[in-house]
Amino acid sequence: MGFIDEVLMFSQEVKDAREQGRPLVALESTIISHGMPWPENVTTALALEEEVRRQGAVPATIAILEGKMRVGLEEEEIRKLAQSSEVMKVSRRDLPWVIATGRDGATTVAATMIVAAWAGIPIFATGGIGGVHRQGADTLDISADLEELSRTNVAVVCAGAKSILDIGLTLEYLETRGVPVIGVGTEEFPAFYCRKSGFPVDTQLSMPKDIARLLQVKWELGLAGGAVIANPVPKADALDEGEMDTIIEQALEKAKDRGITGKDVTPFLLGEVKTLTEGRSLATNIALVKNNARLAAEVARGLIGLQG
Ligand code: PSU
Ligand code: MN
Repeated sequence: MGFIDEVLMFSQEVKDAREQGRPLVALESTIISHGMPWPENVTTALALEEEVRRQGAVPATIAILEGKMRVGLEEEEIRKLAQSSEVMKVSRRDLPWVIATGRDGATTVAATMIVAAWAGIPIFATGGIGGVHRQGADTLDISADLEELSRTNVAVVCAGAKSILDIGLTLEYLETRGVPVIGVGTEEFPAFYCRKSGFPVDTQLSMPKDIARLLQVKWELGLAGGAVIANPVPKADALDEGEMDTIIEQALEKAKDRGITGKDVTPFLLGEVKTLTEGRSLATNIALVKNNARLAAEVARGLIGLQG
């Protein structure tokens, strides 16, 4: 047994799905520990799993618990991640440390992709990806999520990226690193709370089976890396763009005043945005992740269909 087998553990539900060749959808845990407040983080994490099951796929929520990479969590474990303030935010560079010291960690998009790839799960649903921060060309604050998308074969369904980031630079970076960005029924990259960002996507597809086909072709060609499947928030749940711009400016200003840096930047900005919208953004956030979980399950089924 290799080292990976010693530290990679599956829930019974995921183990059965793997044996039966059923479609799986990976879900991240930073969104639970650092992206949403309690108790909505627990109810949302559980609702996402239900949404995936309802669409005929099997959910695999990923986290590090006591130094083990866990694929598929029990409800109690999700509750623990949601309530403990000691859970570390784990991206690629943090994985060795959290595993070596036997700690708990919530996985970012980057770290979730790494674990999903080891578990053989090619598709993953979340809310928003990390990206190039504003002034990123000077600060080099560029999320490890982007680098991961260029090297690990897991596609990420998201509602685009929040405009706390520089969306134009984020898309440039993805282009440079050869990451396909697919707009789901949209020509514009979505901006998380809002359906539009003003920046075009390079590919537009609407049908899950067509998205699955594109992914299959990419991987058959041996082109390493994932893809961004950018699924706009449903119209009824979208927030006003002008209002969001003002709120995000305020959040960025506060982060600057407080000298927030490194891995704390994104959680700080997410928290500020939530406070400033008085929770309304939370309802939008919940609606869009559910929408993404649904689409990811359909694409996962499409990928299985193509194998047959
Ligand atoms: N953006 C969101 N919600 C989130 C995150 C980003 O709108 O919850 C989380 C994800 O886990 C993402 C991480 O992978 O933040 C990126 O952090 P950083 O910018 O430090 O790479
Ligand atoms: Mn950063």
